[in-house]
Amino acid sequence: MLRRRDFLTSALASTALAASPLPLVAMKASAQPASVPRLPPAFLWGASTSAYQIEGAVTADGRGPSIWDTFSHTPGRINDGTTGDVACDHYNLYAGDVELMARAGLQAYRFSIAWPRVMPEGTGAVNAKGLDFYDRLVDALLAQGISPFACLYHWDLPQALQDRGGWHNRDIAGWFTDYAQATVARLGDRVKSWAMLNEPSVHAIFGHGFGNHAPGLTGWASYVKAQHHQNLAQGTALRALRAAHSDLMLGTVLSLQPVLPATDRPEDAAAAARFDAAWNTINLDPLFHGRYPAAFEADFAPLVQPGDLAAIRAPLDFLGVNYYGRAHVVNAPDSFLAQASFGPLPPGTHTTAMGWPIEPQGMVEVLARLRDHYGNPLVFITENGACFDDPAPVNGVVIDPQRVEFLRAHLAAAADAIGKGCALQGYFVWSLLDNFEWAEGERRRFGVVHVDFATQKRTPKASLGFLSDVIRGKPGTGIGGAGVASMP
Ligand code: GCO
Repeated sequence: MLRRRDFLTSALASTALAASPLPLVAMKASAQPASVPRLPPAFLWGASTSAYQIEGAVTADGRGPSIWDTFSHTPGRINDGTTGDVACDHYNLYAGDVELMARAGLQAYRFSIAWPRVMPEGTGAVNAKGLDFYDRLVDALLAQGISPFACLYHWDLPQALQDRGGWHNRDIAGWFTDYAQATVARLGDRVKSWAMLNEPSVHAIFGHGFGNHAPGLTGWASYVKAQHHQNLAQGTALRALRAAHSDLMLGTVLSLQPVLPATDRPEDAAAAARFDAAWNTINLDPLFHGRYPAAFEADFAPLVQPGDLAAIRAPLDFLGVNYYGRAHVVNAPDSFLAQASFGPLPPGTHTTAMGWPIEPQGMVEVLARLRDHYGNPLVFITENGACFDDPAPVNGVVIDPQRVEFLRAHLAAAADAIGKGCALQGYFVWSLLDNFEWAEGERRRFGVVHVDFATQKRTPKASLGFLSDVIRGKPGTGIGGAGVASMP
């Protein structure tokens, strides 16, 4: 995770794609890797995005400002100086993006709802025009047979709520629940799968501890407050939605990574244990066991009121897992994060363009941990993917063999985990589109579809063709094969 480690150490649009089948050259790229074990027929295949990273249109139809608008417009905060003002302009170009997913055979789309579109002030009046956008998006998805998986919060808090303390204010559990209920009241007739939060520990660590993400707050006490109030909001909203709607699949999304000491020094082993608590079990233990990790119980105690832990432990219908790699950790007395920090990778480890380790087996380890210690919940991999320095589009395709290989290896890991009894039900690639990668800006490309940010032209990558073949179970190479060329 280089974004993380970095910090610690240092109007053509999709219409261009419309009719024509995609070129043969993509097929060659996607045919390279070895075959992958087949995944079960009921396995769900999707793509994942988030609102601020793709929508743009930040002042359209009454949307209020979010903490990411404020942060990205603060000089020096975003590495390449970009903002999410336009991003992929998905707000206006969503129909073509949905069409592209349909052509690839994707069955599900995980997106997030922008709280500041629904409630520009964070609380109070609902902005019907903001919800209209998600209405249109959902209808477009359903018309193509794509299941919408909505996430209620992917880090774009209304600035008005930050001004009232944001995730440091305990009242946010109620604010979030009101927003969740208003949103589900409008869309819940068609959207049946709802995640409460995206990666609360990452939002707490980078937005409220290191301060290199919005809202830019720092320190351990800040992290603890943001963490507890996110956990509480998650549980409170989930219980309220469950009470009001019996037909919804309700869950939440965590970033999970196996944590290993980077050396064999005993102090690094101890640091790895603390880091694991601060990144993984800080959410897992309250969610599934109704307690905070023992190492931090005293830090959380002043915030935890009677009933909080029971509220947080609301039974989930599914857990979304975002998996990118393992964390290799060293003791770091100066780090706010439990005096631990990312350390060197094992020699020979391959990395993505972010510098993140490519470790597909870590996905099996995460899922096995859920199986063995958290009751084997129903899981979707809600994010997995990689940033590479892709070449420019040529003849209507981007050849990205490293991403194809990355996906192939992680799908093999998914099949392995299922074979070992993990309740994994689906896989959403991060991301559908190249997008605004938070503090990295637009220079870091994770998409299976290339976006030219100047023209908004979309160009499929070979990796999309590869996924398309996997989904369609093409014979021949196992799952490489006809690639993008066969997309209808
Ligand atoms: C996260 C978020 C995504 C990122 C992706 C790549 O994990 O940070 O959920 O919004 O863009 O993970 O960093």
